[in-house]
Amino acid sequence: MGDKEKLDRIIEARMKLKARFEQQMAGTPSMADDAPQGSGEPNRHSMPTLPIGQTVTYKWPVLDLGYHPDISQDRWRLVIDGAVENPVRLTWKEFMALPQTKDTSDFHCVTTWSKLNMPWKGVSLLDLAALVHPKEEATHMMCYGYDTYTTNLSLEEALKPDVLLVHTFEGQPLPKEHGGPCRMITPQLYAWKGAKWIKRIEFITQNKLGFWEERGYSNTAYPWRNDRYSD
Ligand SMILES: Nc1nc2c(c(=O)[nH]1)N[C@H]1C(S)=C(S)[C@@H](COP(=O)(O)O)O[C@H]1N2
Ligand SMILES: [Mo]
Repeated sequence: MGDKEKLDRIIEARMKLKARFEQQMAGTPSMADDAPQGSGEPNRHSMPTLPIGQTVTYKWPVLDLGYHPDISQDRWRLVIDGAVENPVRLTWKEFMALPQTKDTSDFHCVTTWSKLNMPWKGVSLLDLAALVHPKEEATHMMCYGYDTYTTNLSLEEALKPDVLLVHTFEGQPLPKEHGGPCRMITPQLYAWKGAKWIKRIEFITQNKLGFWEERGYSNTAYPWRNDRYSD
């Protein structure tokens, strides 16, 4: 298949996925809540800029399990498998040949700091999903980091256009301590939903709990509902 044909296929599959998840996505709290909790001007999805209980930071704290795996671009692989028609194992070069998305978004950590307007570049989860074709019965995904971290997400959250696998921040390669060479970001959920040093995305047909979710953090992680812990 030629590059043009590959790209056309991704674009067509992207449109179909968008249509398939449109309604569910529009009904998610960060798009649909009529009394979102927080302060400041409405952001681009009409939520208050600063979610309830958060404080703006200008630094970028590092939060993880304390172990920063050393993954060069050469050794990095991304497996996308599970309930998909076309599982893949991408090299860095193959990943970088996919459509690239630039976006500036906010980062809300459950430990109450928010960092606003972070300029990213990467590949959207939606485009990765368009590459592998999630089966009809796929409802969630589990993301795995090279440090053994896991976190789960519903597909209506994961396929929002601002959910990216990023490799570049402020025009520079993503620093290792923040998940370089590649991590996921989830601007409309607390940041623990974005796996640093991402190595695998498994599409699953029923929800499962990731590392923090098993330890009492919320399954859903909605910043504008102060949805930090499971009950
Ligand atoms: N692989 C991996 N990803 C992870 C974590 C982790 O421990 N391991 N911590 C999560 C948490 S709790 C947060 S708040 C963010 C922090 O990202 P940062 O260190 O770049 O600020 O990464 C998330 N992704
Ligand atoms: Mo966190």
